[in-house]
Amino acid sequence: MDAAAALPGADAQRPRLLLLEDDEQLRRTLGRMLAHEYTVVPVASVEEALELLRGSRFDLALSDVNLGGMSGVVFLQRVREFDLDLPVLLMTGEPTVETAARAVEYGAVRYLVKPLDPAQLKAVLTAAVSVRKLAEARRQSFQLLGHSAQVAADRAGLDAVLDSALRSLRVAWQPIVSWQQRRVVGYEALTRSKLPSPDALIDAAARAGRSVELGRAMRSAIGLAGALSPAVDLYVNVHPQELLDEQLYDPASALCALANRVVLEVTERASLESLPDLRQRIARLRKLGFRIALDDLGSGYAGLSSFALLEPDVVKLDLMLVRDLHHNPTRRRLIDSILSACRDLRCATIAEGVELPAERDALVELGCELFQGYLFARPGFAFPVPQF
Ligand code: G
Ligand code: MN
Repeated sequence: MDAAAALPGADAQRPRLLLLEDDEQLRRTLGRMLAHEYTVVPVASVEEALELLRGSRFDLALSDVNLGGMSGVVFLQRVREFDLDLPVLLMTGEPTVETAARAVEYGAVRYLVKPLDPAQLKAVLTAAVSVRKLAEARRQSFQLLGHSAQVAADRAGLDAVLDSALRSLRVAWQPIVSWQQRRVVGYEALTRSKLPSPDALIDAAARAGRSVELGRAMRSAIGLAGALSPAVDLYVNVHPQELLDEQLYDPASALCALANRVVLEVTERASLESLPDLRQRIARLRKLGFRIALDDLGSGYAGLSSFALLEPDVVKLDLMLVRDLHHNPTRRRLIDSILSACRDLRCATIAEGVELPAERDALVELGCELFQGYLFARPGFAFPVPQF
C-alpha cells in the first residue's frame, strides 16, 4: 500500500490527483513533477486505483494506457461505472489511432503522448480540474431544475449506466379503465429501473444506440409477467427503432404468444417517416394478432402522417393535452375534435394522465370513455386494482 500514500506537500486546497502508472521510475518522476500543484496519490495497479477512487474524492486521474496486461481504457470504463464526471487523462508511449479513438469515445479528457512536456502537461491538468468543476455544477443544476432525463454524456458512462439499469429492469403496470362499466379493460406495461425516470432510461438507450436491446429486455419481461396477468389487454410501448427488430416478429417469442390481447403503442414523439417498409411491418404485426395504438397524441410530432401510416386501432391522448382541460377551452375544443374524428374512424381513444375528477368529468362530457391516470391508479408491480 505504500505507493498509495499521498506524496509530501499534500494540503486540503490543492486538487487531488490520482496517478496510475506501473513503471516505478516514471511514477516517481511524474509524482515529483506534479507535487507542487497537486496532492498526488501514486498507485501501480488498476484495482488499487479503483478502490481509492471509490473511497474518497479526487479531482482528476492521470493513467498510463499500457498497464502490464490491463489497458488504461478498461480502467476508464470501470471508473465510469461509479463516477461520471471524473476527468481521466491517458498517456502512452506508443500511440495508436485505435486506442486514441476508443479513449475519446469512452470519455478520456485527453490522450497524451510520452515523453510528456511538463508545461503542456500542467496546462492540460489545470483545464481538466475546471472540467470537473463544470461537470459537477451542471449535474447539480440539472437536478435542481428537475431535469433528470439526461444521464452520462460519454459512451463509457452511458454503457455503464445502461448495463446496471438493464440488470435492475422491472415492469410496472397501470390499469386502463372503462368509466361507464367501472372496470379494468387493460394494463399498460411501464419500464422501471434504478434510473430516476423511465424517460431517462429510454433516452439513454436511444443515445447509446441500444433501444433494440432495451425493447427486447422489456418484451421478454412483459411476456413472462403477461402469462400471469388478469385476462385483459396488455399495452406495450415499442420504440420506433424496435419496429426494425426482427425479434419483434418472431412467432415463438413470449410476447407473440399473447398477441391477441396485446396492443403495441407507438409514440408520436419520434418520427416514423424514416423507417423503411413501415406499412408492411405494421401489416405483419397485425397478421400476428397484435393491435396498434398511437401513443402520446398531441405531444408534437407529425400527427397526421403517423396516423395515416399506422392506421391505429387505439389513440392515446397525451397527458399534457389532458392536463387541466376543464379550465382550458382551447384544449377542450382540440380534444373534442380528436374524439369525434376518432369515432368517425372507428378508433378507440384513451385519455392518459388523468389526475383530477374534474378532468375526468370534462372528458366524459366530450364522450371519452377509456381512462388511465393517477386518479384511477398509479403504476404498480402487482397489477393494481382501482377503486371506483
Ligand atoms: O408511454 P407513455 O409516454 O404514455 O408513458 C406514460 C407515463 O406517464 C408513465 O411513465 C406513467 O408513469 C406516467 N403517468 C401515468 N399516469 C399519470 C398521471 O396521472 N399523471 C402523470 N403526471 N403521469 C402519469
Ligand atoms: Mn405509452
